[in-house]
Amino acid sequence: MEHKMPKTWSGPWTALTKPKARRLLSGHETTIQAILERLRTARTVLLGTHEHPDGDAIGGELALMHALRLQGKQVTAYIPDPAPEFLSFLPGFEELTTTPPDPAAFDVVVLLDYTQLYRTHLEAAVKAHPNTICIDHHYDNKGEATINLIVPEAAATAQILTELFQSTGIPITRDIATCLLTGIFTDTGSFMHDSTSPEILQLASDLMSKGARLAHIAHETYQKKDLPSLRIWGRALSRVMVSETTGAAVSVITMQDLEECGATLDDLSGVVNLLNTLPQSTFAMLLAEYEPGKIKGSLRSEPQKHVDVSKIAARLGGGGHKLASGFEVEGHLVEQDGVWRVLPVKS
Ligand SMILES: [Mn+2]
Repeated sequence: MEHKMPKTWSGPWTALTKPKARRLLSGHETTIQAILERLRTARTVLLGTHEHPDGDAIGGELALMHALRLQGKQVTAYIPDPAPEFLSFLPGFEELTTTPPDPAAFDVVVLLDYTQLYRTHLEAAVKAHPNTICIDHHYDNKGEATINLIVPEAAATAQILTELFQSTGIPITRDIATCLLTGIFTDTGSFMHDSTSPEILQLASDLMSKGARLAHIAHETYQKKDLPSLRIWGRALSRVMVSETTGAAVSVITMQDLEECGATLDDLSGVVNLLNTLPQSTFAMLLAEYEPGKIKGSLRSEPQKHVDVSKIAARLGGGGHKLASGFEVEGHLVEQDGVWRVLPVKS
């Protein structure tokens, strides 16, 4: 299929007078206008997102990077931690930088999908910056930017961006469509989570018609597992237990596991979703000690289980969504007499 797309686009960043149906963003018109106006007048833009960036964080950042560049903007796409290798098929991936930028050197800073400011690793500089924009679908984002577009009904930040682009006439090139569909696909758990609505499938269809290849995205993000990945999944699955007190399906991964399997934290992406398939469990939790004394916790549940895992995550200093959340705690994962415990880090 031939896709004739412009290399540059000089249309204004203003909403069309007759926007297409955009139920998701209705009620946010004033905010959208403010965002578009702020971006229109910017020459340099810094993009940021959350630590341990996922498909939605990176897909969203790269989509916005491509769209802003079509407008002739100078864009830096910063990520606080290295991007997972499985996203390396995304156009523009090699331009992501982990070098901490100086936000003050940019006209505008746009932060995506990050929930809490500290997770961007830009907190102080962003608070001091006069022109910051937040675009997020986490309901517990406090909206500390100058302009905040927070849409908890969206299944992904990439969904908000897709509707924003569609409603304003920003051209969606094949590259942009690929980045957006990857964000939507990964944040909906391959269109299997409860957040998969008819509207989002319609958006996915629109993005496919712009040239995004769903089968390719699915292959790159889920169906490609190398040996370290398969081995670490095996460890996590072999240790699954159901807590007698909470009914949670829990598994743990230690640093030693990661080293012995030659795996990284990114290779564990998706394990917690599989733990969550256990019918008699109330929710699923995966704990992984990925650096000495640093434990990443991932939580999942399902609507019929009636457990809001974002509340559990919040109690542990994290956050997220009702059915998918995460947190980070200090401690060591140690097995004692057949029971796994989190032991305090000795200072
Ligand atoms: Mn997201």
